[in-house]
Amino acid sequence: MMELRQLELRRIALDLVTPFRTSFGTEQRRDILLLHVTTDEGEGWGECVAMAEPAYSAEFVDAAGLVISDHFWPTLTAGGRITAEEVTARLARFSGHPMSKAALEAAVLDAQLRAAGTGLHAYFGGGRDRIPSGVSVGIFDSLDELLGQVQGYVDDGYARIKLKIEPGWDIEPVRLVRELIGPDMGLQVDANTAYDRTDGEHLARLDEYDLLLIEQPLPEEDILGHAQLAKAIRTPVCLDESIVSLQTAADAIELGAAEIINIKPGRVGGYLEARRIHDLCVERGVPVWCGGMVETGIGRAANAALAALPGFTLPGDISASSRFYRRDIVVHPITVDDGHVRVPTGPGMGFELDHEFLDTITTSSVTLGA
Ligand code: SMG
Ligand code: MG
Repeated sequence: MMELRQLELRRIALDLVTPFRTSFGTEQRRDILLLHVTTDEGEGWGECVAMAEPAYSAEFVDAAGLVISDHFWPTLTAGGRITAEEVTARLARFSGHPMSKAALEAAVLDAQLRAAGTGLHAYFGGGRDRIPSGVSVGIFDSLDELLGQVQGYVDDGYARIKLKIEPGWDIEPVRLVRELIGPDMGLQVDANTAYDRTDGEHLARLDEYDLLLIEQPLPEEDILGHAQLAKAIRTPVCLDESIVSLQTAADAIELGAAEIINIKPGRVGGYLEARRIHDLCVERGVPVWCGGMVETGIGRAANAALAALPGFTLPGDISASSRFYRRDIVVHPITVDDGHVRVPTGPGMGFELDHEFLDTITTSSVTLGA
C-alpha cells in the first residue's frame, strides 16, 4: 500500500526519424504525455499512448491530461492508500479513457515495483528473456520508397514486417514486398479501419501472399463485419482498435471476429488488463502479439516485459528505438540483435531515464498534490 503524494504531468516533443504515414494520418513529431508519480515509498513513471489527434482512437493527448488532472487523480488520491492492482477499480465509475487510466496504473505500478526491488518481467512470472522483434512500415508516396525502407529493415534483421495498407495501397505493395523478402519471412498488414463490409472480395486477393494476419480492416465498432470477413478470406483476421477490454476480447473471440488479437496495454486500460486478455487468449487458443504506439523507452520496456509471456506467439511491434527516434529518453534504448529484443529485467518497468535529455525536450510540466 502506498500513499500517492504528487503527480507530475510532463509533456515532451520528440521528432520521428522519418514521417510515419498510416490510413488515418501522418506523424512527424510526437507530442507525448508522461506521468511521474511520487509516493511515500518512491517514484514511478508511466507513458500515455494517446496521440495528438483523436484519429487512431477517440482519446488524444490534451484530453488525457485534462481527464487525469481534473477527474482521475482527485478520485485516486481521495481513496487513501493504494496498490497498483487497485487503480483501475478506483477509476471504474469513469467511462472510457483507457489510455489515460493505463498511464496512471503504469506509473503507480512502476513505483510499487521499484519500491519492492523487483521488475515487471518477474511480476508477470518471468517469461522469456528475449523476444522476436517486428517492425511496422508506413505508407509511402512510391513503391520504390517502400521497397527501399523494407530492404533496410530486412538488413537490420527484423523477424517480421508489417505493412500499413489502405484502399489504393494494398495488393501491389504486398505483392512486391513478398517478392522482395521471399516466402519464409513473416509478413502482415494493418488497415487501421480503412475498409468496409463491401471490401471482402478485394481483401481476399491478399490471400495468395501468405500473410500472418490482416489487422483491423474494418471500423472499431464493426465486430459483425469482422466475423463475416473472417469467413470470406483465408488470411486470419486480427483485431486492434476494437479490443478495448477483456470483455470485448472475449466477445470478439466468441463471435469469430478475432482469430488473432493485438494486445496494446494502453488501448485496454493497462498492463494488468492486458495480462488478463493474454490469459483468456491462451485458454481459448487465440494467438496474441504485443502492439506498439510509437512509445519511448518507457512504454517499450514495459511492452517487452508483457510480451515475454508465453501466449505472445507472434512477433510484436517492438522495434528498436532507432526505428522511430534519433535519441530516446532512456539510458539503454531498445536495440534489435539477431531479430530479437532483450527483455529488460531491472526494477519497475525496467527503464532508466535520461533526465538531462528529458529536460531538453520537455514542453510543459504541471504538478498536482502537496
Ligand atoms: O510502435 O512500432 C510501433 C508502431 C506500431 O503500427 C503501429 N501502431 O495501429 O498498430 C497500429 C499502430 C498505431 C499507431 S500509428 C501512429
Ligand atoms: Mg494496428
